[in-house]
Amino acid sequence: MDTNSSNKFYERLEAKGVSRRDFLKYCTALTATMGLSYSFVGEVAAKIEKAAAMRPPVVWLHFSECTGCSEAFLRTPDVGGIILETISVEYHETIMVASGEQAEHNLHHAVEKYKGKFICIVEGAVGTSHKGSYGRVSGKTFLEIAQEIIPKAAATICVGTCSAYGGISAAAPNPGGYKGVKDAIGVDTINLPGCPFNPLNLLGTILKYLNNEEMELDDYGRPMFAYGETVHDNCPRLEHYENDEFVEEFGSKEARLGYCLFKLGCRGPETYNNCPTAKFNGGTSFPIQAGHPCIGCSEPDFWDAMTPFYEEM
Ligand code: FSX
Ligand code: F3S
Repeated sequence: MDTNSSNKFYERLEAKGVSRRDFLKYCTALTATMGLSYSFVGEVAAKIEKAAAMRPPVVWLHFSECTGCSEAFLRTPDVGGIILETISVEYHETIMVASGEQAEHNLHHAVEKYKGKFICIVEGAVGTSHKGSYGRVSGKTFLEIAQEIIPKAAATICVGTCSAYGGISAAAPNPGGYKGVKDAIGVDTINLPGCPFNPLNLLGTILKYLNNEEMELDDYGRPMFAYGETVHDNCPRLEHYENDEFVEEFGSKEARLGYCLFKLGCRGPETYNNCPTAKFNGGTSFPIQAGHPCIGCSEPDFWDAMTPFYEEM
């Protein structure tokens, strides 16, 4: 990026309320999230600037979900603002101004104009039973929309457990036959599960993608840089677990002492995600830090496999 474009990038961020200092703070958080040492902060900042010069077109689809993932993204204005500087959102039902026929037109115009070039970000599960008729937008089923739009993308990123694996819509008995995108329409996806997902992981994924960096995925399509270790591996309460110091009741003395939440049903030992390092709300906290056990929300079928919550596994 030349100096002029670089300055414009920072000016646009400032206009969004993100100072250079804030920007570097998030670069530092992202560097840690990507498993790099502090010495890489400058490199990560340069990659974001480079991405901001490319701004690939993005079509963001909503299917069956609670929009918590868009909320997680938009209510972390700094990270969300940086992401919005690195991509060009052509369609996003929650944040775009257009509605009705105009919105439909925007979607199809963007998909044809950027065919084979756009990134499709998907939020929400796809209903497959009864010809997918459990969910529709503009008269088309989620299944029809997914089959029509997603194969035209250069890459598909599933944000949240719903689009990755079905999430709450796929919980038993699942009358709508809800599935994650890959299982519903048979395309390869990069999955960023979590209920909600962490926007910092989307930024890391976009940077790796735009810089043509190899992105190692686990068996469930999750990037190893973010999902390579369990929550338990990096939990700030790990020492208490190892010392057999457990909370047995919310509000107890042990809870105040920050003991391990395993006996309150913590699923951190079997849940792959970087919550303890990436955290949420601009690095403020994450459930275990706030005194709540991990519920395993980034694992496939977690509503069935991880319940009943609050009971020791
Ligand atoms: Fe699902 Fe996200 Fe949970 Fe909600 O879109 S992962 S229900 S936080 O919103 O998809
Ligand atoms: Fe591990 Fe959960 Fe305890 S992640 S250290 S079992 S609070």
